Amino acid sequence: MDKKTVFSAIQPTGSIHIGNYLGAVKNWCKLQDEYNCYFAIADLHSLTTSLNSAASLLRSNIFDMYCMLLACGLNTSQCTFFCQSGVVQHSQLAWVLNCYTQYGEAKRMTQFKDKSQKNSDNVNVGLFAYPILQAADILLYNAHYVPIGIDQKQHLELSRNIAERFNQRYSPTFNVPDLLIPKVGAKIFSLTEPLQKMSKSDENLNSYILLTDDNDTIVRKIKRAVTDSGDRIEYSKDKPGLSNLLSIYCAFSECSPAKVVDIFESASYAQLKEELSALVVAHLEPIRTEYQRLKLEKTFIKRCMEEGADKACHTAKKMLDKVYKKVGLM
Ligand code: AQP
Repeated sequence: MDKKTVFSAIQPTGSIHIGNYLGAVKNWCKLQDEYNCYFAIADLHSLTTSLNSAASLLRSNIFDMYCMLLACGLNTSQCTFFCQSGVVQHSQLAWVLNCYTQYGEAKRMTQFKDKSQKNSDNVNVGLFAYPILQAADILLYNAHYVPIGIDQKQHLELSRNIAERFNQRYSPTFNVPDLLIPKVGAKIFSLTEPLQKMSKSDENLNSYILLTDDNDTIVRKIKRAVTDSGDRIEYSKDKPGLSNLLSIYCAFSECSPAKVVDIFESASYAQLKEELSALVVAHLEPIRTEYQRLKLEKTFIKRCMEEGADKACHTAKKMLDKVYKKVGLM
């Protein structure tokens, strides 16, 4: 039986944090066996926020992100793993889909509002249109599923609307993709402001744990994480800091929330933090070691990127040809 297709991508805007890892990347690694997977470094997307950065920084971020995702467990013999800018069809399909997206629906995207507030000196048209490029990324491979964190849900809705509109206007062309959200870890919150999403653009370095953080830094950040008053270990809306730490524990240990509460029933907040630190360190240390090894393998990485882009192009070209034909382009 044909495998269903999965697509997802990540922006090379710096090292990934445990929110990106638990909300998206960890899941991607698991899906490789079961699905026909396409994973991309969304380098074109990162131009929307890189006005003042040096070209050399973006280049090294792309390379580092590719190494990091391999270190996390992406396997190029099981999935197609490439850089978005290496497959020209992404931009070409995005242009067509721009013309099948209403200005009003693009304007409703809350990430555009958030990101334009954060980057008020650089509210560019790319930032506004980037969810449509994201739709092109997904629809180009006719993805059935898109494994992402919950913050991307609204963008996936937009992709679904565009696909449905196009299918109705012409004839069935695109699968209408579904969201694939992990049971735990779909939204990891900041360690210092647990009502805010963990975010790599946060100015407070203690708010997130990066996959490149060394063991001492991980332990220190968890020790400093904001918890709430009280001493009972439980999930509660009134205890967002504690609940966030429990979710991180669940997602790394793959234990159910009930089991984790059981494990820590008679523990103190300090004991929970100690156990959590040990768990996170044990999980991230081998990834970090492999990442450092891969970074020295420049020729191998370059070859993987080229082969990934060639494989992706093969599928992307077929879909773009189909779309051009349907809309009447010669
Ligand atoms: N806090 C989070 N919890 C769970 N999942 C998350 N993701 C991001 N933050 C969390 C998921 O990570 C994947 C890649 O995201 P991206 O590269 O598009 O980055 P982003 O969504 O813009 O979030 P970042 O990494 O924290 O950057 P900024 O600071 O720009 O907001 C996506 O699947 C996303 O859902």
